[in-house]
Formats: sequence, structure tokens, C-alpha cells
Amino acid sequence: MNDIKLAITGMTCEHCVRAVTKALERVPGVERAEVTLRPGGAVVHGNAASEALIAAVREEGYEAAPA
Ligand SMILES: [Cu+2]
Repeated sequence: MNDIKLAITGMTCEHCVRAVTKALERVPGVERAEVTLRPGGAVVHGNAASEALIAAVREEGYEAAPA
């Protein structure tokens, strides 16, 4: 169990935040994702590879990087 922090760019509203939250929470091993709009980022709780989290965010149309 660990927390992974991501910096996320491209989110402009709460709709984006919800889309990113759902995408992250669909990644196997993720228990919960807390996504913030300003600053754009996420704290992901669970056991997931950061590469899988970043890929999920990109699939949703946003950019992510380890924070
Ligand atoms: Cu939006």
C-alpha cells in the first residue's frame, strides 16, 4: 500500500476532475484517487504502477507525470 503523486495538466473543470478520478480508480490495484484541479494533480492510494496510472490519464486525454 503506497501513495503515488501525479502532476496532471489539461484539466479545466470539475468534469475533467471526475473523468480523471474515474480513470485512475479503474486501474487495477487502485483503492482511491484524490484529484485536484488547482494545482492539477492526483494522490492515488493503493498498489498500482505509476506507469499504469499515467497511461490511464493519457487515455482520458490529459497529461500526467510523476510529482
Ligand atoms: Cu473539464
